[in-house]
Amino acid sequence: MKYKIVADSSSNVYNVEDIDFCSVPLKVSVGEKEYVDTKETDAVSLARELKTSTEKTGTSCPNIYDWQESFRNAENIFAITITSQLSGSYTAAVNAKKLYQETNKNTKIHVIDSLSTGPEMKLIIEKLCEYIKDGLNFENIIEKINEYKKRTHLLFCLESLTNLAKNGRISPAVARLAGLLGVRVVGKASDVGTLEPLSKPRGEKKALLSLYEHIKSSGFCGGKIRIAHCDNFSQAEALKDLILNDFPKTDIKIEPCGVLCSYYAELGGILVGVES
Ligand code: X90
Repeated sequence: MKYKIVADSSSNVYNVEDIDFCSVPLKVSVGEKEYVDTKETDAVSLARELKTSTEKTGTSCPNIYDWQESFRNAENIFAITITSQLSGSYTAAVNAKKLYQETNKNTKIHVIDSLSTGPEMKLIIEKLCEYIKDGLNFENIIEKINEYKKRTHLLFCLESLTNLAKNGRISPAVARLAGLLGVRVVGKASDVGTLEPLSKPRGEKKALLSLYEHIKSSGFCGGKIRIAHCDNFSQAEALKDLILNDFPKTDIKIEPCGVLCSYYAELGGILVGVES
């Protein structure tokens, strides 16, 4: 069977080896300018510029047309999106599927609402690749990926929630948690796909320990870990060391956040995809 995986760019995955893959970009706007979330756009420079920018900023998700274009030249498609609770990406993908199948009756498309973003989406994409390489059929993969998703989690540590609040993705009460200098917010993607704060540690060291505690309480005991960071490689490495100290065989990869994740996670932000 011929398979294709498509994911919106909030996954921070822009290409995949050996499997037909397409990243469907979200966009960040700053005043009149628009930044498309592709591998070529410098996400960290943009995040730095935004810290001091006085322009109105925002984001937009792929539209029905963008998703339909990503379906071209494929027979069996898995499309994976950022949580439907915080973005219109999932709804657009579902509508694109309906329209596309009107004229492409034999194309199978399964849209997955990750109820999460970033490195948890990456874990799901990697697992889809495994199933495809193992030669499983389409229906079987759907069944197995639904089971797998129950064992993946997203934890994060953010230094600022300003952009999440400004764009109405969290309540003002939650936004105030990170109002004080040096206070970070450790949280998770909840079971229903919303941002759930868990603690507000003060200082980098405490934040790291709190993040690791919550990774363990999510059920982690040596499964895969994927870390995405916005200009904070040192904290990502420190987390990796903490984990390897307790679970020396853990498969851990660190990657930079792309444009969309950098916009919301902001400078210093760390996102962690966890397998339990
Ligand atoms: O449609 C759009 O314009 C995109 C909106 C995306 C809003 C949320 C992005 C979150 C990025 C920040 C920390 C993790 C939060 C996870 C909650 C499920 C990453």
